[in-house]
Amino acid sequence: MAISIREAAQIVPSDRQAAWQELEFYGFIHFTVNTFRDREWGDGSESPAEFAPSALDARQWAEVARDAGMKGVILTCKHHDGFCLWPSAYTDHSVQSSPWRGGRGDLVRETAEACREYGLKFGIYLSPWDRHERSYGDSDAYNDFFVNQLQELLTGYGEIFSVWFDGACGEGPNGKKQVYDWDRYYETIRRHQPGAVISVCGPDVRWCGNEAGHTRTAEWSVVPGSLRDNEKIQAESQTEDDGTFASRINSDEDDLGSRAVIEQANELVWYPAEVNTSIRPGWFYHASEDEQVKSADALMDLYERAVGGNSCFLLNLPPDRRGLLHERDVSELRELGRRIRETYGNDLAAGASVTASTFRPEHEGRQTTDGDPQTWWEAEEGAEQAILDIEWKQEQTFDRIVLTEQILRGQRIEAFEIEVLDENGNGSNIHRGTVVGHKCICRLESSQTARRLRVIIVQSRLNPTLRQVGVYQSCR
Ligand code: FUL
Repeated sequence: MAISIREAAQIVPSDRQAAWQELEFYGFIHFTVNTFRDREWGDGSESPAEFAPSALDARQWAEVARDAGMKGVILTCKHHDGFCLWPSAYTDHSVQSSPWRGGRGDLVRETAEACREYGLKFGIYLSPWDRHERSYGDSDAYNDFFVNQLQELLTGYGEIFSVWFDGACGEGPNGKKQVYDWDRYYETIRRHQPGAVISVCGPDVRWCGNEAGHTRTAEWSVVPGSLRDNEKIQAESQTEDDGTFASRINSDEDDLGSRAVIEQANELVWYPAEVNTSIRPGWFYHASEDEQVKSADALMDLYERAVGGNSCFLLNLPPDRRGLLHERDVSELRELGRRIRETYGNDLAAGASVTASTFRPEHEGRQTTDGDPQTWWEAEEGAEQAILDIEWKQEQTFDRIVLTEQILRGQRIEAFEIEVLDENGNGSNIHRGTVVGHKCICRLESSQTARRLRVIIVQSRLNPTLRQVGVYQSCR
């Protein structure tokens, strides 16, 4: 049964997806025995004795993440090598057998507490692929083991905002391929942390399809349900060894949700994108990459493309052997945070007058500039095109325009244009765009100075909504 475009426009996020989308930008921390071996993937034979950070301070990670503008942190509690950063009762391959903090440390706890102290959400990465655990490959036994570990993390460390599942999978010591019991994993997470999204190999958040930080030009949050199933199936086929940037999931096609795709689908789901990449070439720290830390310029570009491309941005920050973020990374991240705050902290449209060509009662144009995220403009039913005129008393100079849809009403806008108007009301085009979704940052090639701005919704799937029209001048 074909699905109509109107039905597609009425698919909405779950509460947990909507809350997650608001975070926009959060960090990944990749840290384990690999850090001390200069490796990207461990093979499980590492000795816990190797895990010996000399000056580990999770509060430094959290402080830098907060200063960079992040709203949360996801920690690799266990990577493919199987070493646990918490004292799991189900294995001795953990911090408990390491010299760090005399074997009494719990890095999951330290990180969760530091996040709380700095006002950040906390998330967990738990690799299903475990190259150390003997029961791996003995499917039922390992699934019990994995669920037990998952339960320790879900019940012992307060609120978790994201459970990030990588689907890498291999054979166990018995020569058999492990069959993951995804449904049981998901059910365990829902039971203990109903507010957490399950990301990548999970039903709530979709991997963008690359690890370089690229975002599609039109990133749809409503996509065919088959894509969500594929995330699991295809992810399981990865066996590549020690690939820093192994590609896993075949969802890198450019068009996941246009009308043409929707018309072919049997089922549609709200499945929004997360863009992940590392501040360095690798996911783990390597001293040899100290000169390859991404600059604040490059990070700002990635941030604006991802967050401003209807995605959340997950940026990896790998601590070094001291257990600290390296000075290089810290200074680029602080500069990134400054730019985000200085650019997006000052909305020139705040309080500007707005006239909409069409609106529903109580959803008038001015609600796009009232600074209240709970209110929104909405065109009358049946209107799929609209014009919003924004007007100031004095001229303003700007080079960024932010549009946000009220996604609780669905993702509806398919094409829009922006013009500046002269004093006679003649418009000149300064931007053309496609999807909006949670957030679209329009980056103008050069600054514009104008007293009147026009947003033209050219095509929508249903009467369009806008929660915000923001206007900003980027800082250097
Ligand atoms: C990949 C892993 O194999 C990498 O080591 C890293 O954790 C990345 C985020 O996901 O699939």
